Amino acid sequence: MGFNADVAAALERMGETLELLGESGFKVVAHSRAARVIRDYPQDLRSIASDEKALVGIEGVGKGIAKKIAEFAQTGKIAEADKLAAQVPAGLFDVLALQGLGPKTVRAMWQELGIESVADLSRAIDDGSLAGLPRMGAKTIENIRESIRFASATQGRTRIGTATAIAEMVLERLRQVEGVDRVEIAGSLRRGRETIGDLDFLAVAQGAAAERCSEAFRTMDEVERVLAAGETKSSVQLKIDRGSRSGPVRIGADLRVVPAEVFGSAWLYFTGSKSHNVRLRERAQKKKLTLNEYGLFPDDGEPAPQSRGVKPRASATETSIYKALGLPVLPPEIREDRGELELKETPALIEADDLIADLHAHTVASDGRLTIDELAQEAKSRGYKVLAITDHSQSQAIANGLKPDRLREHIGAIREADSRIKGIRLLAGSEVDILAGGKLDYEDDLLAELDVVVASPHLALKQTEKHAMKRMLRAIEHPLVHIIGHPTGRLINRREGLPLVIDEIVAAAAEHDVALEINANDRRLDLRDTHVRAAVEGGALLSINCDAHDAGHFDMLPYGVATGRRGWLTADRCINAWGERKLLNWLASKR
Ligand code: DGT
Ligand code: CA
Ligand code: CA
Ligand code: ZN
Repeated sequence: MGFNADVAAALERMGETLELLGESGFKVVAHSRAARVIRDYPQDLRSIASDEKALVGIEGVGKGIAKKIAEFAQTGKIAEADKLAAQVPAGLFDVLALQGLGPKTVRAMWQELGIESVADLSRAIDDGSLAGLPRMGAKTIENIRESIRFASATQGRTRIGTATAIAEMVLERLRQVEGVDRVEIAGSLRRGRETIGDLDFLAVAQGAAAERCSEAFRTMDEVERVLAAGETKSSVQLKIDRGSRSGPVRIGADLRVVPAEVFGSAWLYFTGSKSHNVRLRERAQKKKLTLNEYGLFPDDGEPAPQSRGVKPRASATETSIYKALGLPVLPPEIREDRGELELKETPALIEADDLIADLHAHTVASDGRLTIDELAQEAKSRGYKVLAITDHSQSQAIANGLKPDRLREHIGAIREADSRIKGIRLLAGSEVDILAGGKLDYEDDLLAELDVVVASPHLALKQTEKHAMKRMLRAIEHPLVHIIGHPTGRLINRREGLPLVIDEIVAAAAEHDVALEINANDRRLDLRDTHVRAAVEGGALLSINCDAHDAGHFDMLPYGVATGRRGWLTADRCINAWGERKLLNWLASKR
């Protein structure tokens, strides 16, 4: 997020609108080009937004764009863009947001077939009229159909990174309310799910302070609609107008305000999952107890013990409730009714502080933003002891992948930097493409020169299960490969990725001593939680990496760790959490 991202999104949207309206050429290109430059611009443009000369000095920014940046800084919007957008049916932007559809095609659908929404588009596919458009072959139509199906299946769920940023903003506000003792996140976000339906907050306050807290929640600038407004229970719809190319983010948020003495039972209840709560209630019943959001009570056969003055056995803390149920305290990430109630003690799940190494990162040599030195300093400042630099391989032309000669030079530069920079060990690696047939994108003699080989699928992600399995197994069996990067290639809410039989992948990885990556980027989180669980159970190693293309990407580590925890991952099975010596020995064992 931030000003640059906001302006870039607005300009990008304007360029798309122009294209939908039939403009082409310079004006369209100017907007999308400026958007790209501004999104990546290292300095916050807000500080120079009124300085037209300075703005025009930026490559790709002309006078017209500079004026729009100034306007956006002042008013938070671009009037001309809004005027143009009003000429386009609102539903057309949803069509444009579908994976694989660009403005030109969407314009043709609108102009030729009167398509104004995703529903219209579905009908046009079903009645065959879409096939009448130029360049609309059966394959293209099938892809569009799949994009629609995918968009509707994931509708309304927000990626964890976006949800976290919004939740932190809300937390900060509520924590400032006078008389509010505590505010915490509950629900799926606390459990670290990859996508979030709505945000759940729990506050501790009483009387006037409780009302102030609820009032503060309902009157935040971002509240678009209030759905429920009680003294201790509120529900709102938020609209956050920043950061995303696909327009504002809308997400629901619930707030409960409770007195301190029932905080534990309320937090347990509102953290969920629902099915975990069901299991806990069953467990309570077996012990002649009854559990609800107000506490764990002796079961006297009557409902609502809390309103009849029955004293709870436990209610102030989650720990006291788990204890009274004869259970170990269960971390929120595993409260999913996936066997956690069978545990005899609290599992020692992986934590962010356990990780000493990041083994997948990109520099300016391919599509990263930082130089080797900058990346090394950034990783060091975040406490890493080992960093593998793994730029893209030659087939990744769009990502400026390295031809063998450039890679050899790059290896030299990394080794030189390693000898110069103290306090962090730099490893020379590559994120080498797993080509469609399973062959790697460099010859073995070159791969053997690298300290770390991360092999990843990037292209041909719509393979059949049979082809995908053959491809990935071949990469896992390759003796020079250490890590399989983002093994399915899925993108959350956008692309399903390769259809893998995870148990077979896991078995092969365990056999060949290859680690499977949990890519921490919240667009990927690949492997996903259930796959991690399969890997842990199947005895495979895992590797949590940020896949940093920029300094800020290291901030995504918590999402990767949460995904690991949701898969019951412990530090001993995660190579990034091993001691430096053990990790380096393991890497060297494949050379
Ligand atoms: P989400 O929002 O779809 O990502 O998933 P959650 O788990 O945050 O679900 P949500 O927001 O509907 O409910 C929050 C928690 O409240 C849920 O995890 C468990 C608790 N809860 C327990 N029983 C019920 C129930 O019957 N209805 C609702 N709405 N919540 C319940
Ligand atoms: Ca929720
Ligand atoms: Ca909720
Ligand atoms: Zn990468």
